[in-house]
Amino acid sequence: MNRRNVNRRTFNRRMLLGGATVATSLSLASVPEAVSAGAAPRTAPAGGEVRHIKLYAEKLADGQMGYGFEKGKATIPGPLIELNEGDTAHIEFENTMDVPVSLHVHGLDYEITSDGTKLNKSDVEPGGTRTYTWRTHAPGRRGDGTWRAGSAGYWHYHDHVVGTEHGTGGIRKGLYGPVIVRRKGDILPDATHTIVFNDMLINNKPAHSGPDFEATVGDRVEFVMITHGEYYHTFHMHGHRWADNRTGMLTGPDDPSQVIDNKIVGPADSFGFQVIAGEGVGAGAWMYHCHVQSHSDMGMVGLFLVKKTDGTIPGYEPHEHGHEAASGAGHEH
Ligand SMILES: [Cu+2]
Repeated sequence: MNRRNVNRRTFNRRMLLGGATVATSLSLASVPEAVSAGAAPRTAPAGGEVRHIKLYAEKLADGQMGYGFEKGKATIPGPLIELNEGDTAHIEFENTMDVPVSLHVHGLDYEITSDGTKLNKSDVEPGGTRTYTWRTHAPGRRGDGTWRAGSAGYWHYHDHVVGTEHGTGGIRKGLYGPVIVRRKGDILPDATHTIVFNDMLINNKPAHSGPDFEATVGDRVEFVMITHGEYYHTFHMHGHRWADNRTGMLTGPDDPSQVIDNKIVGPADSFGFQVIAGEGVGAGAWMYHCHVQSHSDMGMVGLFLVKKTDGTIPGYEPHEHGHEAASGAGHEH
């Protein structure tokens, strides 16, 4: 069945029936209005693929450092690495800098040779290359009957070598990036954006200068939120909420996850969630910021710029706040 041909009424009915694929043409009379309607979202496939990824560590023009998929195109944060449970990633990592650097990942399965630390000599000398292998797995029951968690989650990678043997200098300069491992059936977003609180900066940008992220009302937008550095923060987003669980979404009316719009975060924490841009609240320049008051006053603030379908944002004067829309950290699907 072509889902484009499913009209709104039928679609709502299907959603209320728990996504049953049999379309009906029942009247709306006895059916409560669904929260929102639209084409059924795409979902993640089963994993099991072997991926080969090339990744570079580079010095940026301003003295910061970044990871990138292509030479000369490093970004802060580094590029999103997205896998499905069961996938294996072989990451051929090249160090174009004049100091040793590494790639250390959270949450995934790797042997000690892919740890990315000096301790076991899994870092990369200047000009050198090393292949790091990350594996992922679906959840399942162990031989002893206990339950083993799957790899799915919002994770991240970072340097563990520059400056100190914990990569303190590398992380401070921008050597970090997001990893998403999806479970079969997870809902896929229209776009993914990464927000990293690193010391008192967001994505290593100067204070009070974003980054800002653009969307149109109704877009399914995913945020990956990572924290690094010396401080604890609270991540808050205006006008939008999420569930405090693996996906950031409720699975149904009985899902006990707490719905929040503010979350305390500390160094190396990561989480993620999806929102429908402007759902129930409309277009606007919606702030996100650290809610430690002195931190927000010092500039730990950015904007979720939700446009109307005509492209306008009510009440927003782009130049008034000195913000520039930045899409460097964005990942459009
Ligand atoms: Cu803070």
